[in-house]
Amino acid sequence: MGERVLYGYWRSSAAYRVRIALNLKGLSYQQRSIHLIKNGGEQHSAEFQQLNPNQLVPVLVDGDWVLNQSLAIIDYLDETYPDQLLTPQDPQRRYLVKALAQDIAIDVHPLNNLRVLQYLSGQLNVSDEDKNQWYHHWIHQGFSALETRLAASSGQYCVGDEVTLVDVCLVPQVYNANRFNVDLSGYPIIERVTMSLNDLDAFKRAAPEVQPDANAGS
Ligand SMILES: N[C@@H](CCC(=O)N[C@@H](CS)C(=O)NCC(=O)O)C(=O)O
Repeated sequence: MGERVLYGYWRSSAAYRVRIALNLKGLSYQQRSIHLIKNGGEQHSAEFQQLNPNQLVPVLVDGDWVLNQSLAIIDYLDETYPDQLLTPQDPQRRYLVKALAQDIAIDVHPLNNLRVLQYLSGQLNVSDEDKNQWYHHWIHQGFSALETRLAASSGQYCVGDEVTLVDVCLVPQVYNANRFNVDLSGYPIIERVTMSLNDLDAFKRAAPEVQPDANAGS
């Protein structure tokens, strides 16, 4: 197996998920920063499009494999390095973990992605205030439902007391929501679980602020 390289960006929540997963599994990796803002966004460069024609980070190069889509990458890591499974094997827990992770990563995150926000203000001339309202709306919609689901599933973490894929998706989404000043005080379980997770070394080392490209721009 050759070297492992993660193409990401310090503030990308999808890349943040993969950093957490790699850290939890104790897998070493190099990082290449794809600056999502500078020069119109390096994700649109011809060079990066060879790795991912979707023009989105993260991309993980694992030896000869070039992988995109954070959830699919984490699935691949679980199958290839099963020491610490992030999606449990038991069918019911597996279903629950996947459903909750998808509630965050598929139903909330894409609505507030950079290219969506850029399209709202660029092409559709939406004001900053309305764009902010859009952002907050989709977070509240997703987090209200998630808080209800976590009341039934959570222990120390989102599903019981083991760290799972749901936790890997939750922490970056909360980071993002805080960045956009969303008031999360109505979600005590989300806040409690996030606080516990952020105490774990794997999560600390994956945090945006400690990445090599941190503060390279917004
Ligand atoms: N479903 C993809 C989403 C990837 C994604 O949305 N990446 C964002 C950063 S979190 C991105 O590259 N945005 C660049 C853009 O919107 O132009 C995944 O989970 O990997």
